[in-house]
Amino acid sequence: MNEFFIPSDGIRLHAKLDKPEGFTKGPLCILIHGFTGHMEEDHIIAVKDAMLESGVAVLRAEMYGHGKSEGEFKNHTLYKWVTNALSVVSYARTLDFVTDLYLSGHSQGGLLTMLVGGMCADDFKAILPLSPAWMIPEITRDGSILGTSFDPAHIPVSVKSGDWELSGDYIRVAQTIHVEDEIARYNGPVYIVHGDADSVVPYSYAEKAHALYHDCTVVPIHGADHCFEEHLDELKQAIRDFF
Ligand code: FER
Repeated sequence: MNEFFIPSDGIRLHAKLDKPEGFTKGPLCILIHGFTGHMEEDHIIAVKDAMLESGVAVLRAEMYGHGKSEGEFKNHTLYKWVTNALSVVSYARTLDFVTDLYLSGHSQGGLLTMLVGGMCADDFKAILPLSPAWMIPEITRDGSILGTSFDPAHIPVSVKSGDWELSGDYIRVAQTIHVEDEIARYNGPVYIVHGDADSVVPYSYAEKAHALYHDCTVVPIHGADHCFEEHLDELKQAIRDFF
């Protein structure tokens, strides 16, 4: 394991690169956490381990305002995350041991995977959105965010819920994003893993994505919640099955 920082638009992104045993040259998957998440969460570690067991090197990176990366959580936006992810993809392109490049992310990181998949379609052999929260732009246009309601035409200075606070700019940015455009731009294989008991991102969004992508497989994990708690073995198996 190799720990370092990747520069991105004036900040430093915390990253870790893990390679399978005896690995000299081969595939690499970039792996991104979700909203309020980080690279050491159980489900991220499970996915990373399943990839390593499949002979795939893994580059985990933390986005603006998350984990040990710079930036204030409150001020993160999907534009900042897209900019960060593009920096990570650029970094991965410079690694001469990489044969094929993959992109994967959980929840908000899954949305990011779908956006950057469309933006950098030529770079990826496949993309793997995990419980992708790709309804965020749509629900912010409708005036809701993580169970909190607001007037979508008059965005509040900030929204608070439980132990986090988010600037209104998060909403302003999310409202401009049209995920369907990026879905349409990605013709490569898409492999979605989603728990059918997910109460944060309804499983129906996996089915909706399946219908829109050209080449999409959805693996439902029966009874699994948003972070695959108690179902990490099935999540790992789904990842190994793909590779
Ligand atoms: C939301 C629903 C889901 C939201 C974020 C998420 C910020 C993301 C969850 C995750 O990444 O785990 O309304 O608003």
